[in-house]
Amino acid sequence: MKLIIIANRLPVKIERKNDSFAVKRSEGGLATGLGSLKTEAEMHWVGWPGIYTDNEKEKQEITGKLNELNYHPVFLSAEQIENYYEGYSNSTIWPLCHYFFSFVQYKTEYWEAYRQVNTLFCEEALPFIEDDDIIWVQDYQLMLLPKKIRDKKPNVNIGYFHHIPFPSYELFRVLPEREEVLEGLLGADLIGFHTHDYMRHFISAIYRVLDLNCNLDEISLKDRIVHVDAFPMGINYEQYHKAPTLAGVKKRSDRLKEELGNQTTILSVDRLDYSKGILHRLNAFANFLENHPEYRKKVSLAMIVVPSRDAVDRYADLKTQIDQTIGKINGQYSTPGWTPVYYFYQSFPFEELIALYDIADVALVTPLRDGMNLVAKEYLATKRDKPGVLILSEMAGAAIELPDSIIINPNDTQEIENAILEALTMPEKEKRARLDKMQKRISTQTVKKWAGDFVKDLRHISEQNKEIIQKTLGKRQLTQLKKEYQQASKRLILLDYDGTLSPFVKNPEDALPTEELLKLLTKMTSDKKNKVVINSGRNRQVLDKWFKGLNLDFAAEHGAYFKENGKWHKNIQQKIEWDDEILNIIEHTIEKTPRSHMEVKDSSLVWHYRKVDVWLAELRQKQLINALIGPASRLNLQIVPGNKIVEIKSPDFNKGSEVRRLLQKDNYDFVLAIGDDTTDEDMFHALPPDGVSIKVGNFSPVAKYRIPLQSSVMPFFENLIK
Ligand code: GDG
Repeated sequence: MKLIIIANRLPVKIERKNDSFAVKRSEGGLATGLGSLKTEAEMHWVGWPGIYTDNEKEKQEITGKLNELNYHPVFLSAEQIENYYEGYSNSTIWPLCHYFFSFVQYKTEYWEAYRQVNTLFCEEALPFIEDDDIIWVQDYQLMLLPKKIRDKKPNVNIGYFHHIPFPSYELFRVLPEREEVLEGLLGADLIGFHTHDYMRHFISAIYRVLDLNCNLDEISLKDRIVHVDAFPMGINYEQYHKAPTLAGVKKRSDRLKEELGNQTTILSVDRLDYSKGILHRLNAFANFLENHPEYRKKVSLAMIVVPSRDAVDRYADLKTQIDQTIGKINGQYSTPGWTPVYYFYQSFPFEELIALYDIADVALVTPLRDGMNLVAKEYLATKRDKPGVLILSEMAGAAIELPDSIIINPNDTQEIENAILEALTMPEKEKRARLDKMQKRISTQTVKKWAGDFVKDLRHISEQNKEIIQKTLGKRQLTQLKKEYQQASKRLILLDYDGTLSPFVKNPEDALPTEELLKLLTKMTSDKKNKVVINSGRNRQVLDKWFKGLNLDFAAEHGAYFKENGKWHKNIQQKIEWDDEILNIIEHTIEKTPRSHMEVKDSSLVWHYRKVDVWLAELRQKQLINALIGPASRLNLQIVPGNKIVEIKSPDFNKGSEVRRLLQKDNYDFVLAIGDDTTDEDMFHALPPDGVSIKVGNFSPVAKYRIPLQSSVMPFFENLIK
């Protein structure tokens, strides 16, 4: 078994040296995190090596060197990088996911290149992917890849992690290729985000764009279930925490301290990017100096901007604006011996970066949007004897985990200004207390744990998906079932109706049985060896009307009533008199939820919400259940959430109690129950050990078999009884 990481870039730098190439590891967070992962799997990486060449010999040489490290290069042309990477990835998806809608650029050639490069990554990776391997695709440059791999290798375990925000549906819907992008991602078994908010936005896009069935963190596909979850990425805490004690770092920190004297240093570190809020931050710092002259000559902002994507126009423009703003601030406030903003447009070696983290009194991290932001965590981790203060944007994923920082809205320069003052005047004791709490969190939620949790969940979910595939009723299982059916002399066949024999339609009154279904049921019941029972939540009147003239038995209202030999019997003692409080709660819910309604049965009350918007329905369903808990327990009633319904009923009967009653009355040598809803699980539980339980649609750990689509139910029975 192998763990294959597929990312846009390999974690190495390739440099031309004379006539040859040198491979230098560039240990980013991801590479270190995965490197320390304890797994029996052999680790491989697939990605762009960061160098252009058309020369086949050179490609071979680079490939040979990289293969020694289990790295597999995907060579891209300059044009591909321009259209796939700088284009679709960084000029379309990136601004969209960071809520910079007006920066989004559409060009046909961008999308074409994106598709083409995703296919290329797939082709390069396929030759060494085996069925048991774990594939972990990283980030927004490769969103089509999970599906591409799944199409060719249906049995591998595929995970995807999205390192940047996932925007609200209202924004995501503007993407012309929204369907293909989402379908691409759904090739994975597990899709991870940094926060629950991104996860929620993604699920909302799935049901709105693709109209798929989502159940909290699960998306049901025909043959698999895709799980979605939040995995907040951490850092290598130990590495950062120990780093200030390294001789190389200490030397640099001492030098910096000497150069800065008594000055207080505020630090900011980002890649050049408009999402990082660099200009807002500079303006806030300028306002701070303007409004608090007492801090002039005492406080400086050390601003590191790491060159990034400067081939994209937006980035080049931003660079010019940053240069100008800093020039203006320094021009206005500098004095001999004091510079307000130290500006570094360069990338520093690790030791230098740590020395800066070490000496900085305050870290100013103010992105307008940021998937996570690791700089915030790294700064906190390096702090040892002298605590520092973190000012953190609420728009960074990290803010959820670091509430003890000073949280600000990055669009509010006044708030940043106040936060700077608060940080500079914060008592040492408070600084320490806040830091301790945050260090406790980031020292346990490390990048190693992040990677470990993701891979562990992925393996578990993949196993479950394999079980789903195994349980799916195919030819082999059908042949076996047919044999058992034919050999049996007395059969009990229990059928759910809505969602099983009849498709789940928006209007419950439209779920009338078709001619074909009535024919099938007639054929089934004409066999004297069969006892066929429709076990439904529907009331007696509807069942009688719809199946008039058929030799069927029924259980109605979830087993409250049953019909045998043409006569109805009741399991409940008497019709329930509904309490005003319960009725009022449901009526109030209906008033607030257009297109929902109540059904009053003798034995239960049902709130139906099939036609309601998914999001609203979810909210109202929770509110309704919450409101009902008190009165229901007082009146000894059970609240049963079902498929687009909430039912309030007596706990004394359910679909399972009816099955038990039937099994006690007679001996059967073939018992089959089929259903799609959670209430049908009660039937499955009540079956004898050799009973045949079939779940339609979603996965059920209880059922022996699964038929993924309702439309396959009739053909299944036609085949079984043939
Ligand atoms: C994306 C998402 C998400 C920075 N300057 C230097 C340097 N760095 C290192 C930092 C840090 C990394 O770069 C930056 O990581 P961030 O998380 O802050 O931001 P992005 O690059 O935008 O990353 C982000 C991340 O993916 C992970 O999922 O958190 O939200 O946008 O590790 O230390 N390293 C060195 N010299 C520098 O000058 N050596």
